[in-house]
Amino acid sequence: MRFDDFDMEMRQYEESLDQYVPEEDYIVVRLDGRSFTRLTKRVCKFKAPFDERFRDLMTGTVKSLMESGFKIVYGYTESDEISLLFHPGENTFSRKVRKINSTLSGEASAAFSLKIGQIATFDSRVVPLPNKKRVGDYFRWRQEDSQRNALNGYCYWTLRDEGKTASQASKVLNGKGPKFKKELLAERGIDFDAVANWQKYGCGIYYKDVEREGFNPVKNEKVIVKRRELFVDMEIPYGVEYRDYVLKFLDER
Ligand SMILES: Nc1nc2c(ncn2[C@@H]2O[C@H](COP(=O)(O)OP(=O)(O)O)[C@@H](O)[C@H]2O)c(=O)[nH]1
Ligand SMILES: [Mg+2]
Repeated sequence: MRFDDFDMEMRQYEESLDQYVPEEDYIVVRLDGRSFTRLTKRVCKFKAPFDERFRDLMTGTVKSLMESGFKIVYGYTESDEISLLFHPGENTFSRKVRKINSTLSGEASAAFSLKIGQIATFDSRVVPLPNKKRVGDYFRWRQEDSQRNALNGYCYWTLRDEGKTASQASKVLNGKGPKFKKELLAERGIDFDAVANWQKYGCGIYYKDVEREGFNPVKNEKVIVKRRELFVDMEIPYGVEYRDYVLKFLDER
């Protein structure tokens, strides 16, 4: 058999599961750390429920992903997950789902592993969204998830600190709503509404124009240069305002 025929015949199998995100859909990719409960609690012993070192590893990983060659206009991270909003015109790998997923999960795993100094991996899923409203809803959804996790985490670790076992603490909280949980904290002198915004709402990462001092060796003088740099926003707005905050990144060049 000629190689070309053989090649075409075998490619059918390789390509049989290929999918492409339609041009008119917006692309969000969500990555999630694999078995990070074990990593954060047993292997690295991060402070619970929140540790700035873990937060900085995650925001650093988002920055690496935003510089990995895809045109990503906004990144968001809460807990061990990352969401990336693609530029609407992004056409890398012809929007092929398996290429986007495998490349980004590989980049995230490699970047995070290097930063932490041991192997850690991320899964990745492409979330095609049909319109701007759904893009806004998507990010509000993850932000709500963040807030619920934070409230639950504070309650859980407060109970653990009081001497309850893991299963006793979970039993107290199972099936309980935010009102109960906020009261549980308030009774112990913790005002959940006053908790740091990055813990409740997550962190946003985007490009910002900044002015930096440079040096012109020809003229032998200091100059101010404009640069686009990735900025980590730890004070992102909440709710409806957050939707507008996210959607403005879709208007970028
Ligand atoms: N100690 C600690 N744990 C964290 C922090 N941020 C996220 N985590 C943990 O990371 C895990 C993420 O949840 P999930 O993805 O469902 O768990 P996984 O399947 O084990 O990766 C949870 O167990 C969180 O408590 C942090 O700042 N400190
Ligand atoms: Mg995880």
